[in-house]
Amino acid sequence: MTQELVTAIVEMREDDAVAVATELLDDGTSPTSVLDACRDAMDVVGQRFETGQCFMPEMILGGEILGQIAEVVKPRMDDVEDSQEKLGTIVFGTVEGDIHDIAKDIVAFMLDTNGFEVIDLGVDVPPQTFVDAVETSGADIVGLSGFLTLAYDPMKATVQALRDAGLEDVKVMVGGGQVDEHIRVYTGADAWGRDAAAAVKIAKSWT
Ligand code: B12
Repeated sequence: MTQELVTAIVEMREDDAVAVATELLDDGTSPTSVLDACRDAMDVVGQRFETGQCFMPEMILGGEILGQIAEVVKPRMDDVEDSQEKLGTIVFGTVEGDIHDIAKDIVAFMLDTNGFEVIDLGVDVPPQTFVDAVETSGADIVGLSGFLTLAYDPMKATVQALRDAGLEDVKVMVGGGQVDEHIRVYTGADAWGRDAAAAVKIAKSWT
């Protein structure tokens, strides 16, 4: 039935997609599997955009469908804990030049519900804004999200700006889109994660 979800998203059947996602969750499918299906569907949408088979309106609608599904999935995340004591503070945002925020919002939500204080700076965030937020909040961790290839240089610049400001002890993780170990090394970040669960695991390992 996850294939049904992929098909509904790819075919832009908004109501069906949300209904199928809800049904899957009600039937016991894990939130992670539902999100994986969303990722598969968005990969197809992205490839179609890349090859000229669909255009911006479809990508915008795909984003909207995904946003709605995320709202259904978030409260059902398996490992949501209602932690009283905060494990640490994380400054999080999508880097300069990039406005993709659906994934960022999911990761920020997961970190928050797993006991971290999350300062979400939004999208298109310049390096200095991350530095200022860390200095003001005393955060221990910075999370950088980015989906564009063009986001890798701002990620690198943000890590450098934190180091230049003397914030060597602040741990930085990167993620989103095609980010992998190669990009982690390029940006100088301390870790990279494939999904929201990985972000939580990494953050917990640092606190
Ligand atoms: C939806 C979408 C949009 C929407 C964004 C809506 C929104 N509010 O976010 C809109 C339509 C606005 C958009 C705009 C553009 N987009 Co766009 N978009 C996508 C699409 C189809 C899906 C992205 C998405 O949300 N995926 C769903 C998420 C939830 O899935 P996920 O990746 O599994 O999420 C997990 C991880 O990312 C991880 N994660 C995320 N951040 C972090 C951070 C940390 C620290 C960690 C540990 C983990 C982590 O956790 C998430 C949750 O589990 C992708 C294609 C794709 N395959 O990704 C293209 C894609 C990213 N877009 C692309 C492009 C080109 C653009 C535009 C430049 C198009 C244009 N010509 O204007 C603009 C960019 C504008 C800008 N300056 O940013 C390209 C990028 C190509 C490239 N290599 O640079 C892609 C790959 C499409 C393609 N194949 O061509 N886009």
